[in-house]
Amino acid sequence: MKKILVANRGEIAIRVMRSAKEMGIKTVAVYSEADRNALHVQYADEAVLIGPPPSNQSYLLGDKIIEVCKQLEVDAIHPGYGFLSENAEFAKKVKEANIIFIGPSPHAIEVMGDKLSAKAAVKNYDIPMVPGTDKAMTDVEEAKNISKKIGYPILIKASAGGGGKGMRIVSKEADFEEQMELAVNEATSAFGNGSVFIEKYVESPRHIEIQILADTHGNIVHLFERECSIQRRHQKVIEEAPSAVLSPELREQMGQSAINVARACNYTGAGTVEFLYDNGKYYFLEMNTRLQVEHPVTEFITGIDLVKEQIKIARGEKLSFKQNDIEIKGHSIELRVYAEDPKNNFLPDIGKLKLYKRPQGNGVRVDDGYDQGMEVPIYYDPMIAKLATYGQNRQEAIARMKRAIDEYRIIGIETTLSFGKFVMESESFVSANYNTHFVQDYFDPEKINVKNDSEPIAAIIMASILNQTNNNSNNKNTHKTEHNSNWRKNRL
Ligand code: MV4
Repeated sequence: MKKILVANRGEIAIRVMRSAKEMGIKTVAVYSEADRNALHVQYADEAVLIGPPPSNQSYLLGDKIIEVCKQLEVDAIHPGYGFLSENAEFAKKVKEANIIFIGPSPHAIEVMGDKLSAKAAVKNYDIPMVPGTDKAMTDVEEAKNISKKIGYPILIKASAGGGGKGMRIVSKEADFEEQMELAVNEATSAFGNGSVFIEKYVESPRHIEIQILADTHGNIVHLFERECSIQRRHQKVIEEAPSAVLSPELREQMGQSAINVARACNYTGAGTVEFLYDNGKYYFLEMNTRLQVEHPVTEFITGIDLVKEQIKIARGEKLSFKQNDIEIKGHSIELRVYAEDPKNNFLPDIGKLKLYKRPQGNGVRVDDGYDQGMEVPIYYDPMIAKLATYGQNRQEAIARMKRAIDEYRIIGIETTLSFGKFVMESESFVSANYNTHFVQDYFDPEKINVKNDSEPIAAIIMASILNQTNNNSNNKNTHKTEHNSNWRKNRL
């Protein structure tokens, strides 16, 4: 493998190229017109413009990307996350073009891409699952009967859904029919597939996922868990590894379950098995057949470079370690720095990074795709950076995260840095007593303190930038901070 094309943008494109470079592999970037000056384009050995800004005219054009590979004699494609990463059809076309897809087989992507087929695949592997149905519900009366047996509240989920899309909580039988209709319609319009199924609703779970690696010789290992319970609108904001609530025994059990899920679909490459955890019990939810955003926390606690392992597996190599060789050392926390205003219901913010200065020092890792002076395009995910810290223990990882947030300087765009600080200082997080409802239960936008602008050094730099650009029409202060009065009520 001499040359890899990264079919992605931003921080993850750079992240992948870094490992390729360390392995002596050349890199090719693709980019849209919005990303002409992007860092991933500068980082790559070669870069090819593939289309206008909207993803469906650029980063989602599988055929065009495969054409670029042929022209530049690319050996393999790394899809990153999002975009084409979990598109079985694309993985298949790549293979047919004699290019290596750095990821699982089209079969594994397809099986795990549908919740019901995933459940069917793991059926004989003794994986704990939430009580529920294992086939699509079409008859309302039958569905009602089943729900009664399971016991309300129940959850209607779209089989083709994921990340919380197409889910409906039903708390009593009287609401069932209406909610089922809505769920089917939603699933049909969002996924072109109206299949829905029913599960007992676990009211206050923690979201714990297991990282696995599987080679093409039948070896599968797990790299322990990540706890990802701190999220808003089904988007994770803070992740940590290990989870503070798992006993060594449960960790081992969940690890084995995750390995079995991987085995059930003949998985190869890096993948993540998602579980709900509630009161000492865990339940399989779904498998993500890609490298995940939050993989750095696993890299910190295991010392394993997940992208290198992906590449080695794709080259057909055997895993160079056994389960017993892998150990958890220390603790790691990741904060996703989104261009969003936590004081304003996490509303996406746009604009220019007038001042952008990364934190540094021991135990700090920043994965980003931006530099000072750049605009955050409106076309893609608003994540600017991932800030990850490492410590010998959880307390040190938290202290480092607070210190790193304070060192981080971003002026021009509102970000989730201040939210991160709030979480690191909250009693609930510090005592590790939190679940997926953290934001609803504990977050108070009034308690966010931003010190940024009032700081002398920042103010001086800011003044000089404003002088240069003569662009001080900061109309942000005129935005009213309006909170949705329903924001505490909606539990999902
Ligand atoms: C659930 C659940 C409670 N009970 N299933 C949300 C995303 C999708 N992966 C599955 N999700 C959930 N499934 C049952 N039977 C609660 C959630 C859930 C959730 C899961 C993980 C992380 C954050 C979440 C936030 C709200 C709900």
